Amino acid sequence: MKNFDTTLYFITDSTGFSEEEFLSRVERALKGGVTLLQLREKEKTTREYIALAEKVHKLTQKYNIPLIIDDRIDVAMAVNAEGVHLGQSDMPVDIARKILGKDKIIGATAKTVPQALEAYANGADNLGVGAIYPTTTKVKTVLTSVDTLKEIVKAVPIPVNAIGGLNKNNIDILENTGIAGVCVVSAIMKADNPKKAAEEIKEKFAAIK
Ligand code: TZP
Ligand code: MG
Repeated sequence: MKNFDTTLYFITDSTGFSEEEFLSRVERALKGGVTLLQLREKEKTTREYIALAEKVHKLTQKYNIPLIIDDRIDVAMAVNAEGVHLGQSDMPVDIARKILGKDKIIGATAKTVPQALEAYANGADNLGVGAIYPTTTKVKTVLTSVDTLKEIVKAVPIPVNAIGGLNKNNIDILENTGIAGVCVVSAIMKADNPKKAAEEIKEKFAAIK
């Protein structure tokens, strides 16, 4: 298995921030102990996505944290990111694996046990499961129950992260699920203090893990 830590998986969203403010928030989150960082952009042109990914990659490299690119294999290759995250309507994991090779981290979204088994069989390194709670982040998703989350954790030997509406005050629900970590967007991205938010979520998760 690859050596990466999904304990505190921060997914970015630049919506509403100047680039300067966005990059500053990303860096403060990294200082707070984020262990994996995904750049997630839905509105940018390919050129804009690559330009931002290059800047974010410089930051993640400074903190020795892997950079994952959401959806886009081409953008990940362009900036030599450490991996990609693929949803159910993105490129199939087995094809992405052929293109990216064995060393890149390929994560996949799974909302059911069959989807989880398929992603694992096709070479996924980690899974994101949710939404556990309703989310204010722009995403097409449905809710996944904690019972399904637990079944997915049991069904696959790769790290599984919970996602969706999670923050330091509501992750108790994930106790005894066996997850490897949590994924958060707004709880860090929109926090008054992104560093403190990251520290607090990490601390809280360590207490329930
Ligand atoms: N997939 C399922 S929920 C979600 C994604 C990308 C968004 C999670 O964002 P937040 O702000 O942590 O609820
Ligand atoms: Mg996607």
